[in-house]
Amino acid sequence: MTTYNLWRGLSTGRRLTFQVLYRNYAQQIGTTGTTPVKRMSNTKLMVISMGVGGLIGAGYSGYLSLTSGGNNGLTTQTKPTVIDKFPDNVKITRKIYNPNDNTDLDLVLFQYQTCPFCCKVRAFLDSQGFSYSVVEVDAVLRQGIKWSKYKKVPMLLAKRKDGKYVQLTDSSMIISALSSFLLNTDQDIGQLVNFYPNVSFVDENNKEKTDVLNKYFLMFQEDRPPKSTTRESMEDERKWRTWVDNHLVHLISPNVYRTSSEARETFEWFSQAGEWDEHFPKWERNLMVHVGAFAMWAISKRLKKRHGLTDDVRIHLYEACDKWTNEIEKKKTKFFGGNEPNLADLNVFGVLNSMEGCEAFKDCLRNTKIGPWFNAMKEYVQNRRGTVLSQVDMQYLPN
Ligand SMILES: N[C@@H](CCC(=O)N[C@@H](CS)C(=O)NCC(=O)O)C(=O)O
Repeated sequence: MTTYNLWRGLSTGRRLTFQVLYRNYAQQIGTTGTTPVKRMSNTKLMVISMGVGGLIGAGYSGYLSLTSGGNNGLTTQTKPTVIDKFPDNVKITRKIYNPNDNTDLDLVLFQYQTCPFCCKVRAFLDSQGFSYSVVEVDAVLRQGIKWSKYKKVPMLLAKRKDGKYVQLTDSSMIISALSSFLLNTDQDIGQLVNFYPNVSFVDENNKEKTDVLNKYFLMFQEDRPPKSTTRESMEDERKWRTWVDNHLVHLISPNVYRTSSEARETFEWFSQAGEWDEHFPKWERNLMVHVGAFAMWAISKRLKKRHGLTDDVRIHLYEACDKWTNEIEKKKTKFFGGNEPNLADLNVFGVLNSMEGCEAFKDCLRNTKIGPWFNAMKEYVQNRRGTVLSQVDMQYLPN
């Protein structure tokens, strides 16, 4: 199997260090194959790592090893996009305002309320008490992200210290970049995100793919490691975050759009949860419900095949819930992270939360042991979330 050992080691000097070790990139980008791996020389690795380190100025360093075999190589790496000003004609739908958030970050989340990746990001933002704005995007016409080259949600705009906005374009990257920021809030988020470049590569089927490098890794300085974590707990957290993206999330669509009537019910719930009546004209809301339900019911059949699921899709979901709760039971703690949830807890919760109003989730509550953990997570996240402000309330905010 071709392996991409991207972050090969830790620099051990007194200097500030990337405390990251990238082991499973091959798994993440779905690379298989038997082509021999070409390695870069150490000198080249140092040059690249210094280049990356230089971007942040504060002196992070690391060893970047890019390996490729045949066509299965990384082709291009680009830094996250920066835009000079907030895009015109984008309507902020609501704000989550937390007066105790003193990070001074200006964050705008472009999302679909019930997209599992967006729910993951919101669970994280809320649990950390961030203030942020939300732009609810129409899932069919996608007007709210017309200005952007990246056409998926979630997408987050974060204001840099120079007033420009940097675009964060993957749920796991958003979570890792902001978690890294929280470890040292003096950093400029604009510089920090350069540690998460976009990569385009050609996979073993000669298809061009894109991903974000280091998306499961936190960047921190040697003298400021995350509190109460060990190397093992960080590895464990990354392992389960990867499981969420590579497995759990793929069970959602086949389950919530299992039949055409279930798909319709799901979309009615999306409309309710996303307040589509309020944010979109009636025709647009109806278009989203009817076209969306039909399209997703059809697409979910393909997704089921693609992800190797049998016709009884619920079984896979139940197995995943049981696998997760068994893991926590083994730890004998309230959450996977211990007394407090960690990023793996928040990611599993976010994804399951995306289907809370669907029959599929009610079935999970009836047929698995997920309920108590899920409810504890819900309480945890809700208790830390700021106040939800509508467009009317927003005008009373301090500037
Ligand atoms: N890897 C991305 C996946 C994001 C994604 O696939 N989002 C879906 C919504 S659930 C999307 O925007 N698809 C394109 C579309 O709706 O047009 C992440 O983790 O953020």
